[in-house]
Amino acid sequence: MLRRVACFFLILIATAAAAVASELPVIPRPTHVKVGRGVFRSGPDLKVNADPATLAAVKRAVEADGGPRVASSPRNRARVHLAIEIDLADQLGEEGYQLSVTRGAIEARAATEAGLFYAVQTLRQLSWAGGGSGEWVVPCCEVRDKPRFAWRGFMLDESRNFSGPDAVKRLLDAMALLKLNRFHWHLTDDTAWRIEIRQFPRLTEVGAVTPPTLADLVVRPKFYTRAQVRDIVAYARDRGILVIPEINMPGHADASNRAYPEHSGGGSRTRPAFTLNPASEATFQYLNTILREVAGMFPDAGMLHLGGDEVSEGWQKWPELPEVKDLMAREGIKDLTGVEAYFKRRMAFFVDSLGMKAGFWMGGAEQSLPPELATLFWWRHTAHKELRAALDGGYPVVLCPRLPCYFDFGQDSSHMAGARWLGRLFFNTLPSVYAFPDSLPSSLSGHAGVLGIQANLWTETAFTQERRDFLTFPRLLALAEAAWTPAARKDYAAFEERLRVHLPRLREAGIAPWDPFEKTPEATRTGQ
Ligand code: TNX
Repeated sequence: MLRRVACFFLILIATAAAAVASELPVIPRPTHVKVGRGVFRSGPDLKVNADPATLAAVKRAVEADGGPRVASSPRNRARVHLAIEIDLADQLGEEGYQLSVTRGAIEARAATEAGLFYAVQTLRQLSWAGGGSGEWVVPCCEVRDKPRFAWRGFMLDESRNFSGPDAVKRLLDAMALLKLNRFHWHLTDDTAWRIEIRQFPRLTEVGAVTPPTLADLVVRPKFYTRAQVRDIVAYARDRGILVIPEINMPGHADASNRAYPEHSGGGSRTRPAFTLNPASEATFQYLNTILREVAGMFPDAGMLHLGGDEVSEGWQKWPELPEVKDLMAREGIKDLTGVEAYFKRRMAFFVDSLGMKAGFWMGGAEQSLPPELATLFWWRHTAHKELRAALDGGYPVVLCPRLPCYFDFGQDSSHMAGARWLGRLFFNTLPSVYAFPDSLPSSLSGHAGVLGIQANLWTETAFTQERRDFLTFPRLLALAEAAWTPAARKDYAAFEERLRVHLPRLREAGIAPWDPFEKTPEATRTGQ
């Protein structure tokens, strides 16, 4: 607490010295800011006039910070006014807002509920200046703000190591505060299947049990029940976040194949059950049934991510499968890429019939997919040609290249426990995340087909929640600013100053970030 207050004083003093007169301690940095003189003080009661959803968002924000009592007030008695004005859509878009803070009142306007929600997140960060004193102290200012990208995402791999509902909710809280709006939930992969499917209970009874190690005395399945999924989806929705489920196919399907081996398409010597059968009608039935259930649990997602990565690493047995032989003969398909393409196309059409888009990792046979049915996720950072071809082909693309968007890699050259690639450590440093996507040629980063950016936390090397937090933070803050703030407003030095205010707040929320100023020691498997 003392430290937090001290931090703020430093910033306020710096502000007074006019060194950063236009800087507010807000991440992501708003597009337009004018700092005024003086502060708004709420006293012990914050009288708010807003629609019920926005009021609930204000209450949550204030409660999380130990602020004043929030009271819903009629227009003429309130000092805080948050109003939706649809006419503002032209200026502010779907998620923008404007905010005016004077000594007497706070006024926020947006064209949508989402915009007002983001006004509240900005206010929340501004109110930290009060230092949790039981009232809101907000510096006078004018803010006009809207995002650079529509897709501002984070992917969590639950298969390799399971985070669980509490950790996910804490993550969603952090994302909402940072104006991130897509949670890509990687629920199935080789290690385990983490979502309950009513019609195929063995997927979790068997598939959610991580293959035991010698250290395990008892092995229990770890997964999300249908009720937990619905609860998390609603929790995210209240925070402006869509949850996009990923059910990976036809590769990375080992967990499904442990549960229902009759649908396996075999694999390589080292990964013998890596794929699903890409041509069996029974397998298509199986997958369609699963996806129909999943779609029902994610009614607003708008997208089912079907994975689809690295299929060629495990398709060695396909030529021996009778269904594949039949398919190739029947459709005149010449090679296994053609078989993969057939599978993906068929699944994309099925997802379309559910009224959703299909998401795919890029790099395998996606040319066969109609661009209006599929959104592609670009992850091979050296494959600029592949990205250009996809954009020119009219596919919407989310940029999440291994460098700098894979958070399983270490964030500082002193970190030794990060993921390896090509046999060595790579580092996705805070500045490199911050600089993205402007580190790409502008013909790519500025292409109209780019939906946005996201970071991916793969968890093969992240066994504990402490380690997952350490890898995620504070890089998630850099990613959030890169996703929201226009290139011309990005400034790494200014970001670092604001980061100093956010780090103690993360700790108060129970998250232990890496501290780039103190160079805190690396959280490894054992926490040593
Ligand atoms: C590649 S990215 C993968 C994942 C791994 C990750 C580790 C992608 C689509 N496939 O299965 O977890 O590398 O960094």
